[in-house]
Amino acid sequence: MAAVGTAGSISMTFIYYAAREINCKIVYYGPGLCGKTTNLQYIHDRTNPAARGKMISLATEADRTLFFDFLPVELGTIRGMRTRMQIYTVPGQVFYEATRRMVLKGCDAVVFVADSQAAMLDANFESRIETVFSNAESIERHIQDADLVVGGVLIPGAAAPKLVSREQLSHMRPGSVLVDVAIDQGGCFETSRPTTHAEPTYIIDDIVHYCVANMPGAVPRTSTFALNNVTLPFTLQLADKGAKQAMLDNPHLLEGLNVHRGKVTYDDVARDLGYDYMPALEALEL
Ligand SMILES: Nc1nc2c(ncn2[C@@H]2O[C@H](COP(=O)(O)OP(=O)(O)O)[C@@H](O)[C@H]2O)c(=O)[nH]1
Ligand SMILES: [Mg+2]
Repeated sequence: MAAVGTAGSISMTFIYYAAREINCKIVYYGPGLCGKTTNLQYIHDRTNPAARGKMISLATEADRTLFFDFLPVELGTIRGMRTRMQIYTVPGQVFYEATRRMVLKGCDAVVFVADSQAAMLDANFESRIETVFSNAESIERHIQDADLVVGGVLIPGAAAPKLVSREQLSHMRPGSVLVDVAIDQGGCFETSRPTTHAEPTYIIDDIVHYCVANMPGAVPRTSTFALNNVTLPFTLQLADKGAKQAMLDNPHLLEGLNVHRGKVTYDDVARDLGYDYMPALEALEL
């Protein structure tokens, strides 16, 4: 039987032409107790029982993953090939390093599960990433030896503050890159100006600037699905109930109201543009 790896000799994406099968290996990775097993459990619970195999968890009595979890899932037949995902988790505790490496071997994709609790920030990256406080002094220090600076800062209703000045570009390494994710809010570097995917970069003082105003537009299909997954339920509420009732029933929609019958119902916007602010609930009664 021929086994063909799709990404070099260690890949686990085995394509068995004779048996018309494709197997790929996906590993959920992250620190202990970040939710890896819970993710697999969720996939297991949401998958058609006919399409999934048995979920195997090698757990201790304390309900921690000792070695790994394993869940095979059938994706059905793609171009005549029976396609399966073998999903694993790695044990989170660092002292299972050897097991982690075994499980990761030859995987086709890693899903990184981060623990969003502030106290776990460093554990997520096993101290390979150092977090620092965001202030003028540390920005000044860290841009000097950075290869890539990604600026993302949002002040609701206001223009982004300029965190790196033109003068500071001369302290940076020639050829290093500034990416301005806040460009749609005016940009957070003094030298930023909006660019497009057709011509995404420009150079000032030997520093490459990337300031595409619509970055998700690089993956339009994926970003459209992602956005719709989140926004469609709100759109359906507006369509089913009409705008006013939908907002009265759903505080998140109400918070999104900016202007109604000539009144500005978003205080940051009102303050920024010099209009009187009227609470949304009051404006809806006009
Ligand atoms: N609050 C909260 N708890 C979670 C979440 N995901 C998992 N947990 C809980 O965190 C604990 C550890 O989850 P588990 O999946 O065993 O972590 P693992 O060590 O990465 O496999 C369990 O008690 C879960 O119920 C989450 O998204 N939010
Ligand atoms: Mg686990």
